[in-house]
Amino acid sequence: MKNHFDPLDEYLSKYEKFVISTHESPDWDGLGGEIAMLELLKSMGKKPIIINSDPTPDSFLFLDLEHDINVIGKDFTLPDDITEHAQIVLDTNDYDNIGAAAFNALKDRVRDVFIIDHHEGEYGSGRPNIIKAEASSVCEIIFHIIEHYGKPLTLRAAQALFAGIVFDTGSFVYPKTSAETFRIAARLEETGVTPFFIHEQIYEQNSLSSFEIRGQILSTMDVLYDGRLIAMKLTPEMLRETGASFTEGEPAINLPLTVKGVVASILIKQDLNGPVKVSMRTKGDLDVAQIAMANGGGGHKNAAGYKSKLSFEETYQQALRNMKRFFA
Ligand SMILES: [Mn+2]
Repeated sequence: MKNHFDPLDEYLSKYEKFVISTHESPDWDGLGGEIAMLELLKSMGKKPIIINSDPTPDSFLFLDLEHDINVIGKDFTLPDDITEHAQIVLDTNDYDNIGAAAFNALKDRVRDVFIIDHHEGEYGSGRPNIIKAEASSVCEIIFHIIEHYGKPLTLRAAQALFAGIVFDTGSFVYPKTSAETFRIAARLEETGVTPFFIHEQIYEQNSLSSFEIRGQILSTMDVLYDGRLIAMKLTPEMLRETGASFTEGEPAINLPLTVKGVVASILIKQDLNGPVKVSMRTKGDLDVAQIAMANGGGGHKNAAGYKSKLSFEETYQQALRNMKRFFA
């Protein structure tokens, strides 16, 4: 019977040198998977190197004290023997999604590309791959790969995998969290992982300015339609005043939906010198993807956005008019 690790067995036996990459704006699942994959390949006597397009978030760096994660354009030049490497792409099945910097530097140089992923979509089907859409995270798949090769888990790899799983499952609650996810978590804990330590690294390393910008955004809240819609603003002035980055402010869009009865949240936002943008989040059947697309943007049914050509205040008023359809 064909084992679903067969394509990987074949790939790993064909090459000696590997480039491991994850998607642009890397997250804990992609980065954790890279560290675990790096350790696995080393234990097999292979020569792996990690190359990403975008910088690693500071909070992840405790898992990379060895500086194994290389970022194109950041004190890193491709090794001379790059054309002898085969690539392994984690946490996306769309090769383009490794980011323009890595894609342009590697696409014509690496010998082959192997995809390991857990997202829906067909992009990976033309390449050798392990794609398990039912897996909670790519780290869950990589745990099974390490088991398949009978290699021991290092504490670093176990922490990296645990962090990726915690992140991608929203701390073991999102829909793809399964009994298998918990079994793997138990095994990782037995290897020496301290769950609370990982939680602290992922969720309790925010800057004071990120807390201050959140306070400022919340202070703009407009509660509409009997508390079913909350609208908020993130302005360049707030960024200047708090010193927070735009990306530290953006997650505030999710806070209103934690309030009972709120079914929609919108955030009108603008980075220093950036365009005015609209973000929309909803629950249930309220489809904001159609609003985003009608305004030149995109997204999913419950999470979508677009860039506006209007002024900040005009955009705010227009966004409120667009949401009216759900509440009239
Ligand atoms: Mn993932």
